[in-house]
Formats: sequence, C-alpha cells, structure tokens
Amino acid sequence: MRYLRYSLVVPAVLGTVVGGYAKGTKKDKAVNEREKPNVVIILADDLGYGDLECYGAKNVQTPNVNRLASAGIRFTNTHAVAATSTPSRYSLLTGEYAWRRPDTNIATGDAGMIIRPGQYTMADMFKSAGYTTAAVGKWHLGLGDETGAQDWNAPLPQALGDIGFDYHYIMAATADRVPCVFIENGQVANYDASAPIEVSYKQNFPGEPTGRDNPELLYNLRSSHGHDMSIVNGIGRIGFMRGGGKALWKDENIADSITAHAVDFIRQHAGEPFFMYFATNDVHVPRFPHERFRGKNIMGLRGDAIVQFDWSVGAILDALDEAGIADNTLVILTSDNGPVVDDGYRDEAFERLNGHSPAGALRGNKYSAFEGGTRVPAIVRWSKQVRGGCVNDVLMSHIDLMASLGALVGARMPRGAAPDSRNHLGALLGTDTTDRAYVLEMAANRVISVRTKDWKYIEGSDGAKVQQQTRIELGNDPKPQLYHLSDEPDERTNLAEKQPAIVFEMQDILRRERKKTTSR
Ligand code: NG6
Ligand code: CA
Repeated sequence: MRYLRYSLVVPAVLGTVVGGYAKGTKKDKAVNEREKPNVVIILADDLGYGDLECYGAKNVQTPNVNRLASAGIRFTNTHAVAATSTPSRYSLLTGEYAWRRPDTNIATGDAGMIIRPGQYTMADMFKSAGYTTAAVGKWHLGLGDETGAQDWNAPLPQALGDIGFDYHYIMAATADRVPCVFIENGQVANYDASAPIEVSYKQNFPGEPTGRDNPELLYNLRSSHGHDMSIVNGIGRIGFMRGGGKALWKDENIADSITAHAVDFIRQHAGEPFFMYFATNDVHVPRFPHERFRGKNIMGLRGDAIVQFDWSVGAILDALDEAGIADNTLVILTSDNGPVVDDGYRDEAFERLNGHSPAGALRGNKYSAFEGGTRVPAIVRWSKQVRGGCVNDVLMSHIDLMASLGALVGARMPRGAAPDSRNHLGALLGTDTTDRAYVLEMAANRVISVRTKDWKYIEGSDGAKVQQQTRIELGNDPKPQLYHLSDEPDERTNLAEKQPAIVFEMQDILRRERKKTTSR
C-alpha cells in the first residue's frame, strides 16, 4: 500500500500524466491500488511492420489481432531498440540501451544470464508495486551464472526468479538453438532422468548425428544456411546437445505449450494485479506450426506461423475475457525486431510471398539499420481507460515502456534503474501526441541510427550492404546517411551532404548518448 502516495483516479488524470521526463516524481500520477490494471506484453518474434492484417497485410488473416486493434490504439511509429532479439529484449526489460554493454549480441542457448541479478528489471518494478509477475515463451537472455557452465539436469543457479519474475516457463534461447527444452522456474520442464542433457556450443558429442553430416535425418525441415549442428525433431539446430528424452519439445507444439502456460497463469492470478511478459516463438525460424494451421495460407509456413501467432493472441484475449478482467488489463502487442524471409531453413518463404511485403513499405528487414529492422507493429488496449479504434503516429520506443508503465503503477524505482527509459505514459495511452525527441536503433552489427519524427541518421560503417543469405539490405554505408522520412519513408535519397547541420545535430545526439555510458 505504500504506493498509494499519489492515489487518484484515472481518466481525466491520465491526460496530465504525460510528457514528464522524471521518474517517480510528484507529477506522475499512478492509478490507485484497487484500479491497478494487469499488464500483458505480447512480444512477437521477427514479426514485421507489414505482417498483420491491420497493418496492411493482404495474404494473411489475423482476426484476433484485429480484435485487439479495434478496441485499442494501433501505433504506426513505434521502434524496437535493436534489429535482433537479445539486445531488443534486453533494452525492453531493463530500460537500458543494449549498446551500452558489449555482451548483448544474439545469445547462444548456453549463455549465462545477460541481465545480472543486481539489475533492476521491469519485473522487479511490477513486483515492487504489488504485482505477481511471469515470463512465458522465448527468453534468449541467458540462464545460469556462467556461459557454457550450466548443468541442465539440476536447478539452475540463476534464473528469472533472480530478476523479478515470480513464475517462468521459457525456451532458453530460440527454437533454432539448443537446448530444445522448456525451463520452468529454473529447471527443465518434464525432465527425463533417463536422458541426461548435455549442451555445447563448441563441439559435438561423439557419435551424435549433425545436420551437416547426416542431412538424411532432417525429416521435418532442411536448412538453407547454418542450422547444421545437432538434429532435434528432424530439424537441424545451432549448437550441440544430446539427451533430453521426453523433455524435448516438438516444434509443432511450442505455441500450444507456451500459450497454455500463459492462459493458466492468467486464470490463477485473475484476482490480483499481475504482469505477464508473453514472448511467442512465432514467427521465428524454424517455422513449424501445428498441423491445424498448416496448408491454409498462400504464403506457406511463414504465413501459417503468423496465423498461429494470431491464434495465441486470441487465446490470451479469451482467457482475459473469461476471467472477467479484460477491461482492466493493459495489453501491449509488439515485435522484437523486423521480419526476415529466409532465416536459414528451406520453408519456401521467399517463393511463396505472393506479393506480400513483411516490412510493409519500409526498407530493410531484421538485422538492418533501415527502418524495416526496428519499426514494429505496436497495439495498446486498455478498454477501461483507453479510447479504442484509433491509429496513432506518435514517435515511441520500447525503451520507454519501463518508465511509462512504472509511472502508471506508481513504482518508485531505485536510483540508476532503467537509465535510458523515460516516462511517456501519455503517448502509450493516447492522451499525449508529443513525440519522443529522438529514438535510437541498433542494427545487428551494432551500428546505431538516430530517428526523429522527420529524419533518420545512420552512422557510417564498413559492413556489407546486403546480407547474401537472407538477401537483406543492411543499411550499411561508409558514408553517413540521412533520410527525410516524412517525405520518403523508404529511405532512398541520402541527404547527408545537402544537410550538414542536421547531420551534425544527429551526430551530437549520438555523441552525448554514448558519453553517458562511461560517465555512469
Ligand atoms: C542468426 C541465425 C538466425 C536467427 C538469428 C537470431 C543462422 C544462419 N542464422 O544467426 O536463424 O536465429 O541468428 O534471431 O544461424 S533473433 O531474432 O533471435 O535475434
Ligand atoms: Ca527476433
């Protein structure tokens, strides 16, 4: 009850919450204890700006996301912090830009915890405000206290319980990385003592087949590039593992399994404020959706995976309805980074696009410094307080979710927590149209772009222009790039030479931001 300091009641008030940059100051207005909404973040994986029907997709129907959007706000200018999963999620959950730390690149499945127990996370924040917290689905931020040293047959010495999550049911990394098992509260779920688990990202285990040496065993999906190490469920993976037995997941059941655990969590905690971070495996590779979603979409497996994602969203919304808590649950649906078509498996995603553009009209995809890498769908529904059915182009970043939600629930964050996150609750709830002054976006090669409402600056880099295997334009150029996005959303005409003053301004923003890393 100590958070009742600012007790008041909402709608009128929410209009005044906004724009404040300070965290936890008296200006922030939090909802009172009784009114506290549940908060569910649905984080899709590699779902592009153009992949949902309500964002213009024609080849795939996503009725459940439509349902969410029609009762909420559909944002058209929301940015993930990074163009790949680990740094994007790190930033969202800690409120610190991933580029401030060198160890935030795409993590292996045996990475140690990247968020250290001493860090203050979004889960800690909700917990401090009286919420029960959960993470369900894809994790990809490391487990255990040391990389490569986990004993997967015993409780892990460090897991999500140490960073604020009361409950977790997760995949350690991605579906294309070993270990291919779920971890529930720090231990392998359905552990099979007859098949002890061993994992290595250095070498194979003697006698175990690999995708490279035994392609005939890839009976479910063959790889197009990489993914040629251990074979699990007839699919080649990144990394080596043996054992697992009954605990091994079946790729076709991943969505069912994580969705069921998320629904159970909702049912069990319907009577108290809860925060759930629900991170789907869809639409990341290997795309191997359940049979009931197969063969119905003209785009093949990638389209089926989008339909499966939509189904998961529907199951969560239904669970909220059935529990009678839909009105007072704030649901945020977004994606960790932009889309990729061929990310390493022969799933005919390119061949069957049928005119679909996964990033919509944006240039670049996942991994890229161009907008398609980081501009993502974002839908916010909170029926009790937020006027639904709107489209909103306010400039927002995932980095601000922590401070904004913290302001909403009246969390008082310790000094130094969420250092890059700012309270833009009003933008999130549609009561303030003030754009963030700038957002920062990191490409896969750690090149940083500065994005304002009108301009986008990409710093110079000597990286490849196109990633050959995925065919993605990476946005690299040795020269600085400057695009006038309000005229040309697809970043075609580099105006850097014509607009040196704006380039300077953008470089200055970046210089000042980078400096904060060392001065903290
Ligand atoms: C790449 C993988 C890709 C995907 C990505 C991470 C290969 C050839 N490619 O290295 O398949 O796993 O990493 O994606 O192995 S993310 O969305 O989790 O960041
Ligand atoms: Ca991703």
